[in-house]
Amino acid sequence: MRNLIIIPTYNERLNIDKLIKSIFRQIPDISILFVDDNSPDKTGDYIETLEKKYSNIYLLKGTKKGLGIAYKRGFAYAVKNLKPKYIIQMDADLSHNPKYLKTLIKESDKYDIVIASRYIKGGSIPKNWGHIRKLISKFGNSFTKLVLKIPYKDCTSGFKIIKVSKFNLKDIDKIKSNGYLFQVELLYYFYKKHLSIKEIPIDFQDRSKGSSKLKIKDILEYFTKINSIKNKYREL
Ligand SMILES: Nc1nc2c(ncn2[C@@H]2O[C@H](COP(=O)(O)OP(=O)(O)O)[C@@H](O)[C@H]2O)c(=O)[nH]1
Ligand SMILES: [Mg+2]
Repeated sequence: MRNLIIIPTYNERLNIDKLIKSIFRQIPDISILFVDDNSPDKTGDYIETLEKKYSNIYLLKGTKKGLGIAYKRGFAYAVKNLKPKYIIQMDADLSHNPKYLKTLIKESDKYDIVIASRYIKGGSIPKNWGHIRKLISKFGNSFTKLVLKIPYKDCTSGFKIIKVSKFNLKDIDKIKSNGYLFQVELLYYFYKKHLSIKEIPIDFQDRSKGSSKLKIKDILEYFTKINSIKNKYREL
């Protein structure tokens, strides 16, 4: 398969129907791997029924250990069993509008990594976000750029396409960051490997239903541990 979308889910039951419909409306034959962590709202059970109905929907079940661990499980399973040429990371809450999938895929012909970015010209964050949330997100990204000395505007984006042949599963397995930091560490690893990375603008939407799973703890972890990422990849 060329493209596989990996979507981590935790209590996203109310978003799944709209999400799948919207993805398949854009690209009817694209494959999707959901990585659910035994969501109390039974998201996993529901996806299991979809897995039976659609040959291009896959489900990986596990226990909740955070976003990074869920993604690592998804990457490992995908590379070993589904063997896609490209992996697309995407959230389940419709913040990442599936209308951008085609552009991401098209650009991946030219670049190893293509990031759907809120902070380059033409991109945006929701107008109704409170001041604090805007500030944390913007400051977090500027801070990351400064500390890691990387040229990307949206380092925490969870919507991107990755050329599978360009990374090593063993290296991905060594990523210990969780939450927002997982996205940053993944990007920094790609940067250190000198992959070609492009950002395309997106209007990031507020989550459709349910609530954010990433908590204050993840934000604090982000600011305290970012420096350790720099040290870890010094040798690469
Ligand atoms: N499997 C799994 N998915 C998670 C976990 N934490 C968050 N997610 C999913 O990761 C995506 C991003 O999380 P979200 O709560 O939207 O974070 P926010 O957009 O930063 O508020 C969503 O699809 C969540 O359901 C987790 O621990 N395990
Ligand atoms: Mg979200």
